[in-house]
Amino acid sequence: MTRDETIYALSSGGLPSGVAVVRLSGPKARFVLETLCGTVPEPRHASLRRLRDPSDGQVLDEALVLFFPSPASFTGEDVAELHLHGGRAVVAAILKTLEGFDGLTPAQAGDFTRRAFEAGRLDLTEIEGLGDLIHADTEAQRRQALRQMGGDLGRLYEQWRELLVRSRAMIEAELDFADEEDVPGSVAETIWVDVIRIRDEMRAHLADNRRGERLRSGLHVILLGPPNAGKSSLMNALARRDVAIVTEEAGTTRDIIEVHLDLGGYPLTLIDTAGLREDGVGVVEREGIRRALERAGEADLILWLGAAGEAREVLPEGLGDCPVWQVASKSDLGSGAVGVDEIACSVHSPGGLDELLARLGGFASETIGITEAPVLTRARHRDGLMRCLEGLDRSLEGDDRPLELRAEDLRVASDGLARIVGKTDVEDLLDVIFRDFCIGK
Ligand SMILES: Nc1nc2c(ncn2[C@@H]2O[C@H](COP(=O)(O)OP(=O)(O)O)[C@@H](O)[C@H]2O)c(=O)[nH]1
Ligand SMILES: [Mg+2]
Repeated sequence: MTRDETIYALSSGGLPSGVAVVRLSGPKARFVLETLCGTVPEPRHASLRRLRDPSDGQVLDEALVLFFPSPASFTGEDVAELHLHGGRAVVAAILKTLEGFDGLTPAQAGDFTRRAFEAGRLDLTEIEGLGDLIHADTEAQRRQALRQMGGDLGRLYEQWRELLVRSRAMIEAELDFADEEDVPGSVAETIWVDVIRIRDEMRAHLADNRRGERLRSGLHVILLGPPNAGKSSLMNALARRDVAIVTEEAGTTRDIIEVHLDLGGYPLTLIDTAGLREDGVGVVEREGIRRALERAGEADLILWLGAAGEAREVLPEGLGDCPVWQVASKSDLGSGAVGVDEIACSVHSPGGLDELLARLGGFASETIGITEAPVLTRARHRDGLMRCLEGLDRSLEGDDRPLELRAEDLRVASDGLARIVGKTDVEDLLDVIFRDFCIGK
């Protein structure tokens, strides 16, 4: 699909900056360059040009200018880039000049990428990878996003989808020729071997413990324990700054407090909570405890704290099935032995803290470390795969069902995959996916 409007936007970040990049895409990009710089630079070569205001010939800036003719550009359309001096007035003058052209309109968030999708330059998983790359905070997130943007995941789904489409075509061919004589042995029979293989591969792909999704969102590690166990102190010590208030008074922490850590490239959110206790608490603290338990139900790991040597409280039941580590806090007080399954630590001695951090790093790399096979990274992928799997399972149920129905099941299955990569009507998905993009991307 080609569009009449040419879009433009500041594609680099906040101003002022060393360089600011204004990007244009659409049928007028070439004309705009001719008008501003006199001539259009050689395709894909950076050229230094004076940009002039067409109304009075005044020089607006001296800039590096690039032109990417359709179709070999990011959006598939004619694209121009103006690498300006990154001053506010420079950029404002250029944007004002562009506003004066007919057929030019400021880009909305994600517009450039949306055009790239419509031109078939990227599939939906690649676009999501690109969005993740821009938002990646840690090294592992960057690597995962880059792989998805490179098409790893999309290719896997596309292979499966093509095989299913072909299988269905073979069944339909067989149905068409069923009345004729001398049809060689059933072709359709052989396709079920492929269907079973895809189903098994898909099941294995889904049984990934949500590692890709968890790497995207970061691991959630929650500190739980009775009041005064040292949760807030531990949080501050691990974060190396004072995020939570620490006092000797029981019930100091009421709200949920979070810090984001980068642990050897893995994103981790540490969550401090109100101490869990039953008696003598007011409305606010009770609400804090309710929130703590609610968050614990969604956590990836619970650190259950109790002061070393003191009787261990029992973790409340029904908090989901995430792992729980027993942490013996305030071990410097030396009041008693630490159990074998406990991690001893004190905010006054680095040894225990370092060990805890090392263990957390190990846990992160085990749970969300990058694997060789591509991983799904969104609930959206999981939904499409589940839909596909249902179709596959149904198509394999009982060989006595009519072939027409089994072929229809395969259609439902391949549609589930088509939705993930965007090879079917996905208009309803696009706004959600592009919502996270910035203007100029
Ligand atoms: N000696 C010692 N005191 C600690 C340690 N961690 C916390 N405390 C003290 O224990 C009290 C309660 O700590 P706090 O972090 O507020 O506990 P929370 O209620 O679980 O958040 C405070 O007086 C802290 O100074 C530790 O490792 N060693
Ligand atoms: Mg606290």
